[in-house]
Amino acid sequence: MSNKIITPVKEFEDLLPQEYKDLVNNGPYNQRVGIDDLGDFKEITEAHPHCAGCGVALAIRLALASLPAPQDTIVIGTPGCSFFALSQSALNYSCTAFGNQNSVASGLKRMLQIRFPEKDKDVIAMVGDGGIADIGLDYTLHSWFRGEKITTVMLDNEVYGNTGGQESGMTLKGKVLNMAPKGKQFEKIPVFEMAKTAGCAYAAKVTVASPKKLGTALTRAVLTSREVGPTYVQIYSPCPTNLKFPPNQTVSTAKDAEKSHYIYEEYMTEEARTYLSGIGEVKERA
Ligand SMILES: Cc1ncc(C[n+]2csc(CCOP(=O)(O)OP(=O)(O)O)c2C)c(N)n1
Repeated sequence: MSNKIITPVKEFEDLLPQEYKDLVNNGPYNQRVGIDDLGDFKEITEAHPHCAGCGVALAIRLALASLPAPQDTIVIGTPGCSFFALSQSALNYSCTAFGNQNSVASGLKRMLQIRFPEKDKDVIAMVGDGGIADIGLDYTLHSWFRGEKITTVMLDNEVYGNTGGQESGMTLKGKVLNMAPKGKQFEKIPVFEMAKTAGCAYAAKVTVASPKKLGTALTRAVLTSREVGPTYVQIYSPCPTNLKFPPNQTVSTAKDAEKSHYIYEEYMTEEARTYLSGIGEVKERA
Protein backbone atom coordinates (compact mmCIF):
# COMPACT_ATOMS: atom_id res chain seq x y z
CA MET A 1 0.00 0.00 0.00
CA SER A 2 1.35 3.39 -0.89
CA ASN A 3 -0.08 6.84 -1.43
CA LYS A 4 2.83 7.86 -3.64
CA ILE A 5 0.60 8.49 -6.64
CA ILE A 6 -1.52 11.07 -4.85
CA THR A 7 1.21 12.77 -2.83
CA PRO A 8 1.74 16.28 -4.25
CA VAL A 9 5.21 17.50 -5.13
CA LYS A 10 6.59 19.96 -2.56
CA GLU A 11 6.19 23.01 -4.83
CA PHE A 12 2.44 22.49 -5.24
CA GLU A 13 1.61 21.39 -1.72
CA ASP A 14 0.30 24.79 -0.57
CA LEU A 15 -1.88 25.27 -3.64
CA LEU A 16 -3.93 22.16 -3.16
CA PRO A 17 -7.36 22.32 -1.50
CA GLN A 18 -7.77 21.10 2.06
CA GLU A 19 -9.98 18.26 0.83
CA TYR A 20 -7.07 16.88 -1.18
CA LYS A 21 -4.62 17.20 1.70
CA ASP A 22 -7.08 15.40 3.98
CA LEU A 23 -7.30 12.59 1.48
CA VAL A 24 -3.53 12.22 1.27
CA ASN A 25 -3.09 12.35 5.03
CA ASN A 26 -6.17 10.51 6.21
CA GLY A 27 -7.53 8.67 3.19
CA PRO A 28 -7.99 4.92 2.86
CA TYR A 29 -4.53 4.35 1.37
CA ASN A 30 -2.13 3.75 4.20
CA GLN A 31 -4.06 0.94 5.82
CA ARG A 32 -6.90 -1.36 4.90
CA VAL A 33 -10.23 0.13 5.98
CA GLY A 34 -13.81 -1.05 5.71
CA ILE A 35 -17.41 -0.32 6.66
CA ASP A 36 -16.62 -0.49 10.41
CA ASP A 37 -14.10 2.34 10.00
CA LEU A 38 -16.50 4.81 8.33
CA GLY A 39 -16.21 8.13 10.13
CA ASP A 40 -12.56 7.52 11.02
CA PHE A 41 -11.02 8.15 7.61
CA LYS A 42 -11.43 10.58 4.74
CA GLU A 43 -13.68 8.88 2.23
CA ILE A 44 -13.08 8.53 -1.50
CA THR A 45 -16.47 10.01 -2.18
CA GLU A 46 -18.06 12.51 0.18
CA ALA A 47 -20.23 14.74 -1.96
CA HIS A 48 -22.54 13.88 -4.82
CA PRO A 49 -25.34 15.48 -6.85
CA HIS A 50 -27.83 12.58 -6.56
CA CYS A 51 -31.47 13.00 -5.49
CA ALA A 52 -32.17 13.02 -1.76
CA GLY A 53 -32.28 9.49 -0.41
CA CYS A 54 -30.63 7.97 -3.49
CA GLY A 55 -29.97 4.27 -2.96
CA VAL A 56 -27.34 4.22 -5.69
CA ALA A 57 -25.30 6.97 -3.98
CA LEU A 58 -25.44 5.06 -0.69
CA ALA A 59 -24.39 1.81 -2.39
CA ILE A 60 -21.44 3.60 -4.02
CA ARG A 61 -20.35 5.11 -0.71
CA LEU A 62 -20.41 1.70 1.00
CA ALA A 63 -18.76 -0.07 -1.91
CA LEU A 64 -15.91 2.43 -2.21
CA ALA A 65 -15.28 2.23 1.55
CA SER A 66 -14.78 -1.52 1.12
CA LEU A 67 -12.18 -1.52 -1.66
CA PRO A 68 -9.13 -3.50 -0.55
CA ALA A 69 -6.72 -1.23 -2.45
CA PRO A 70 -8.37 1.97 -3.78
CA GLN A 71 -5.09 3.40 -5.08
CA ASP A 72 -4.71 0.37 -7.35
CA THR A 73 -8.34 0.21 -8.43
CA ILE A 74 -10.00 1.45 -11.58
CA VAL A 75 -13.77 1.61 -11.85
CA ILE A 76 -15.38 1.35 -15.26
CA GLY A 77 -18.86 2.81 -15.51
CA THR A 78 -21.49 3.50 -18.13
CA PRO A 79 -24.20 6.15 -18.51
CA GLY A 80 -26.70 6.08 -15.66
CA CYS A 81 -27.14 7.71 -12.27
CA SER A 82 -23.99 6.08 -10.86
CA PHE A 83 -21.90 8.23 -13.20
CA PHE A 84 -22.45 11.30 -11.02
CA ALA A 85 -21.00 10.05 -7.73
CA LEU A 86 -18.33 7.89 -9.37
CA SER A 87 -17.00 10.64 -11.61
CA GLN A 88 -16.70 12.96 -8.60
CA SER A 89 -14.89 10.44 -6.42
CA ALA A 90 -11.15 10.41 -5.82
CA LEU A 91 -10.74 7.24 -7.81
CA ASN A 92 -9.56 6.19 -11.23
CA TYR A 93 -12.82 6.15 -13.17
CA SER A 94 -13.73 5.84 -16.81
CA CYS A 95 -17.20 5.92 -18.38
CA THR A 96 -17.86 3.76 -21.44
CA ALA A 97 -20.53 3.83 -24.13
CA PHE A 98 -23.73 2.42 -22.63
CA GLY A 99 -23.47 -1.29 -21.84
CA ASN A 100 -19.82 -1.72 -22.88
CA GLN A 101 -18.37 -1.71 -19.38
CA ASN A 102 -17.41 -5.39 -19.14
CA SER A 103 -15.67 -5.37 -22.52
CA VAL A 104 -13.65 -2.28 -21.64
CA ALA A 105 -12.91 -3.66 -18.16
CA SER A 106 -11.71 -6.96 -19.68
CA GLY A 107 -9.26 -5.26 -22.02
CA LEU A 108 -8.03 -2.93 -19.33
CA LYS A 109 -7.43 -5.76 -16.87
CA ARG A 110 -5.44 -7.72 -19.43
CA MET A 111 -3.37 -4.67 -20.25
CA LEU A 112 -2.70 -3.95 -16.57
CA GLN A 113 -1.62 -7.54 -15.99
CA ILE A 114 0.95 -7.17 -18.77
CA ARG A 115 2.10 -3.71 -17.68
CA PHE A 116 2.25 -4.48 -13.93
CA PRO A 117 2.84 -8.25 -13.65
CA GLU A 118 4.01 -7.98 -10.03
CA LYS A 119 1.09 -5.87 -8.82
CA ASP A 120 -2.59 -6.47 -8.24
CA LYS A 121 -4.63 -3.93 -10.18
CA ASP A 122 -8.32 -4.27 -9.40
CA VAL A 123 -10.76 -3.54 -12.24
CA ILE A 124 -14.41 -3.12 -11.33
CA ALA A 125 -17.33 -2.59 -13.70
CA MET A 126 -19.84 -0.68 -11.55
CA VAL A 127 -23.06 0.29 -13.31
CA GLY A 128 -26.85 0.33 -13.14
CA ASP A 129 -29.22 -2.56 -13.71
CA GLY A 130 -30.08 -1.34 -17.23
CA GLY A 131 -26.39 -1.22 -18.16
CA ILE A 132 -25.97 -4.87 -17.16
CA ALA A 133 -29.32 -6.60 -17.64
CA ASP A 134 -30.35 -4.93 -20.88
CA ILE A 135 -27.94 -3.34 -23.34
CA GLY A 136 -24.81 -4.77 -21.69
CA LEU A 137 -26.11 -8.27 -20.97
CA ASP A 138 -24.25 -10.09 -23.74
CA TYR A 139 -20.96 -8.31 -23.00
CA THR A 140 -21.36 -9.04 -19.30
CA LEU A 141 -22.14 -12.73 -19.78
CA HIS A 142 -19.31 -13.23 -22.25
CA SER A 143 -16.78 -11.60 -19.94
CA TRP A 144 -17.83 -14.20 -17.36
CA PHE A 145 -17.67 -17.05 -19.88
CA ARG A 146 -14.16 -15.94 -20.83
CA GLY A 147 -13.14 -15.97 -17.17
CA GLU A 148 -11.99 -12.35 -17.10
CA LYS A 149 -10.53 -11.45 -13.72
CA ILE A 150 -12.78 -8.46 -13.08
CA THR A 151 -15.53 -7.64 -10.59
CA THR A 152 -18.98 -6.65 -11.85
CA VAL A 153 -21.17 -4.61 -9.51
CA MET A 154 -24.82 -4.00 -10.34
CA LEU A 155 -26.38 -0.98 -8.63
CA ASP A 156 -29.92 -2.30 -8.94
CA ASN A 157 -32.54 0.43 -8.54
CA GLU A 158 -34.96 -1.60 -10.68
CA VAL A 159 -35.50 1.24 -13.18
CA TYR A 160 -33.72 3.41 -15.75
CA GLY A 161 -33.42 6.21 -13.22
CA ASN A 162 -31.24 8.56 -15.20
CA THR A 163 -33.58 8.85 -18.17
CA GLY A 164 -36.79 9.42 -16.25
CA GLY A 165 -38.19 6.03 -15.36
CA GLN A 166 -38.31 3.40 -18.12
CA GLU A 167 -38.51 -0.26 -17.07
CA SER A 168 -35.32 -2.28 -17.01
CA GLY A 169 -34.90 -6.04 -17.17
CA MET A 170 -34.49 -5.89 -13.38
CA THR A 171 -37.80 -4.09 -12.72
CA LEU A 172 -40.30 -6.27 -10.87
CA LYS A 173 -43.10 -7.75 -12.96
CA GLY A 174 -46.20 -5.56 -12.85
CA LYS A 175 -44.37 -2.47 -11.61
CA VAL A 176 -45.81 0.77 -13.02
CA LEU A 177 -43.21 3.45 -13.72
CA ASN A 178 -43.28 6.94 -15.25
CA MET A 179 -42.58 5.47 -18.66
CA ALA A 180 -44.03 1.99 -18.14
CA PRO A 181 -47.68 2.95 -17.59
CA LYS A 182 -49.04 -0.55 -18.21
CA GLY A 183 -46.63 -2.14 -15.78
CA LYS A 184 -43.62 -4.35 -16.52
CA GLN A 185 -44.72 -7.37 -18.54
CA PHE A 186 -42.13 -9.97 -17.55
CA GLU A 187 -40.19 -11.20 -14.51
CA LYS A 188 -36.98 -9.72 -13.13
CA ILE A 189 -34.05 -11.19 -15.08
CA PRO A 190 -32.19 -13.70 -12.85
CA VAL A 191 -28.74 -12.17 -13.36
CA PHE A 192 -27.50 -13.54 -10.03
CA GLU A 193 -28.26 -17.11 -11.14
CA MET A 194 -26.76 -16.39 -14.56
CA ALA A 195 -23.53 -15.22 -12.91
CA LYS A 196 -23.14 -18.60 -11.23
CA THR A 197 -23.90 -20.52 -14.42
CA ALA A 198 -21.63 -18.34 -16.54
CA GLY A 199 -18.59 -19.04 -14.38
CA CYS A 200 -18.32 -16.38 -11.69
CA ALA A 201 -16.10 -17.62 -8.87
CA TYR A 202 -17.89 -15.46 -6.32
CA ALA A 203 -21.33 -13.83 -6.33
CA ALA A 204 -23.38 -12.05 -3.69
CA LYS A 205 -26.81 -10.45 -3.55
CA VAL A 206 -27.06 -7.71 -0.92
CA THR A 207 -28.94 -4.48 -0.16
CA VAL A 208 -27.98 -1.05 1.14
CA ALA A 209 -29.83 -1.90 4.36
CA SER A 210 -27.04 -4.32 5.37
CA PRO A 211 -23.82 -2.34 5.03
CA LYS A 212 -21.59 -4.97 6.63
CA LYS A 213 -22.79 -7.72 4.31
CA LEU A 214 -22.40 -5.34 1.37
CA GLY A 215 -18.86 -4.42 2.43
CA THR A 216 -17.81 -8.02 3.00
CA ALA A 217 -19.23 -9.06 -0.37
CA LEU A 218 -17.47 -6.25 -2.20
CA THR A 219 -14.11 -6.97 -0.56
CA ARG A 220 -14.36 -10.72 -1.13
CA ALA A 221 -15.41 -10.19 -4.75
CA VAL A 222 -12.50 -7.88 -5.53
CA LEU A 223 -9.94 -10.13 -3.83
CA THR A 224 -11.29 -13.25 -5.55
CA SER A 225 -11.10 -11.57 -8.94
CA ARG A 226 -7.35 -11.08 -8.45
CA GLU A 227 -6.55 -14.78 -8.35
CA VAL A 228 -9.52 -16.96 -9.20
CA GLY A 229 -11.85 -15.48 -11.80
CA PRO A 230 -14.79 -13.18 -12.48
CA THR A 231 -16.96 -12.06 -9.58
CA TYR A 232 -20.35 -10.38 -9.22
CA VAL A 233 -22.07 -8.30 -6.54
CA GLN A 234 -25.69 -7.30 -7.01
CA ILE A 235 -26.78 -4.46 -4.72
CA TYR A 236 -30.40 -3.44 -4.22
CA SER A 237 -30.21 0.38 -4.25
CA PRO A 238 -33.82 1.62 -4.34
CA CYS A 239 -34.68 4.90 -6.07
CA PRO A 240 -37.14 7.16 -4.17
CA THR A 241 -37.65 9.42 -7.19
CA ASN A 242 -38.81 6.70 -9.59
CA LEU A 243 -40.10 3.98 -7.26
CA LYS A 244 -42.06 6.79 -5.55
CA PHE A 245 -41.35 6.46 -1.86
CA PRO A 246 -40.23 9.23 0.53
CA PRO A 247 -36.45 9.84 0.43
CA ASN A 248 -36.07 9.04 4.13
CA GLN A 249 -37.36 5.50 3.53
CA THR A 250 -34.56 4.17 1.33
CA VAL A 251 -33.06 1.94 4.00
CA SER A 252 -36.44 0.69 5.27
CA THR A 253 -37.49 -0.05 1.68
CA ALA A 254 -34.31 -2.08 1.22
CA LYS A 255 -34.85 -3.79 4.59
CA ASP A 256 -38.35 -4.86 3.50
CA ALA A 257 -36.93 -6.17 0.23
CA GLU A 258 -34.54 -8.39 2.20
CA LYS A 259 -37.62 -10.29 3.40
CA SER A 260 -39.17 -10.62 -0.04
CA HIS A 261 -37.35 -10.49 -3.36
CA TYR A 262 -33.86 -9.48 -2.16
CA ILE A 263 -32.97 -12.22 0.31
CA TYR A 264 -29.21 -12.23 1.05
CA GLU A 265 -27.25 -14.78 -0.93
CA GLU A 266 -23.56 -15.52 -1.17
CA TYR A 267 -22.01 -18.05 -3.52
CA MET A 268 -18.39 -19.06 -4.01
CA THR A 269 -16.68 -21.90 -5.81
CA GLU A 270 -14.47 -24.28 -3.83
CA GLU A 271 -11.45 -22.63 -5.43
CA ALA A 272 -12.63 -19.21 -4.30
CA ARG A 273 -13.31 -20.48 -0.77
CA THR A 274 -9.86 -22.04 -0.54
CA TYR A 275 -8.28 -18.83 -1.78
CA LEU A 276 -10.28 -16.56 0.54
CA SER A 277 -9.67 -18.75 3.59
CA GLY A 278 -5.97 -18.88 2.70
CA ILE A 279 -5.76 -15.10 2.97
CA GLY A 280 -7.97 -14.98 6.08
CA GLU A 281 -11.06 -13.52 4.40
CA VAL A 282 -13.41 -16.41 5.22
CA LYS A 283 -13.36 -18.84 8.12
CA GLU A 284 -12.19 -22.36 7.32
CA ARG A 285 -15.03 -24.90 7.24
CA ALA A 286 -15.14 -27.14 10.35
C1 LIG B 1 -26.41 3.38 -26.48
C2 LIG B 1 -27.20 4.21 -25.52
N1 LIG B 1 -28.52 3.99 -25.38
C3 LIG B 1 -29.22 4.72 -24.50
C4 LIG B 1 -28.62 5.70 -23.75
C5 LIG B 1 -29.45 6.55 -22.82
N2 LIG B 1 -29.32 6.20 -21.44
C6 LIG B 1 -28.48 6.86 -20.62
S1 LIG B 1 -28.58 6.34 -19.04
C7 LIG B 1 -29.78 5.21 -19.46
C8 LIG B 1 -30.45 4.35 -18.44
C9 LIG B 1 -29.57 3.87 -17.35
O1 LIG B 1 -30.31 3.00 -16.53
P1 LIG B 1 -29.57 2.08 -15.49
O2 LIG B 1 -28.44 1.38 -16.13
O3 LIG B 1 -30.60 1.21 -14.85
O4 LIG B 1 -28.94 3.10 -14.44
P2 LIG B 1 -29.64 4.17 -13.48
O5 LIG B 1 -29.69 5.45 -14.22
O6 LIG B 1 -30.99 3.66 -13.09
O7 LIG B 1 -28.72 4.24 -12.30
C10 LIG B 1 -30.06 5.25 -20.81
C11 LIG B 1 -31.07 4.40 -21.49
C12 LIG B 1 -27.25 5.92 -23.93
N3 LIG B 1 -26.58 6.84 -23.20
N4 LIG B 1 -26.57 5.16 -24.80
